[in-house]
Amino acid sequence: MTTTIFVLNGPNLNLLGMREPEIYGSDTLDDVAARLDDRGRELGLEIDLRQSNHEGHLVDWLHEAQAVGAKAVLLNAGALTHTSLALYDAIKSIKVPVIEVHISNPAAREAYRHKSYVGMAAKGSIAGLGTYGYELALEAAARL
Ligand code: CA2
Repeated sequence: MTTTIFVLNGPNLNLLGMREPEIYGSDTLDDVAARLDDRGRELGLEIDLRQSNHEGHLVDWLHEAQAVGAKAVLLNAGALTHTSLALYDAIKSIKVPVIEVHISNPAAREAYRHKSYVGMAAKGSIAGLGTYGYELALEAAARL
């Protein structure tokens, strides 16, 4: 096992901080990456943060996390959370623990956001605490 934490982000999260700040806040994904890098350094962990708008990239990166022996994956799959059996299968197929992260609280939003395929396969979930949730997930991952 390495000390690398994969932080995988799905569709539209490249727009973080630029649209819908009333729901997702004003931090960009680069801001999140910088904070995770800082905290990761303190914890002795290397952060590998990626974003893609394509489901298959996320599946490939979950497999890669297993292949390189990542310590954990923090996964905000965006809307794919609620639709992707492929992500469910990929999470189930690896031994690396996956922590589901959401900036908003999907359970308090539209009914179509209440089902989470990622959550059904993940070790745990953090939601509704803004981008701070990524740091909370990193703290949890450090203790796994
Ligand atoms: O709250 C979250 O982190 C979500 O994963 C965000 C997804 C949404 O579909 C999930 O239900 C909950 C949406 C990601 C879209 O990202 C944007 C960010 C800023 C502006 C526009 C879209």
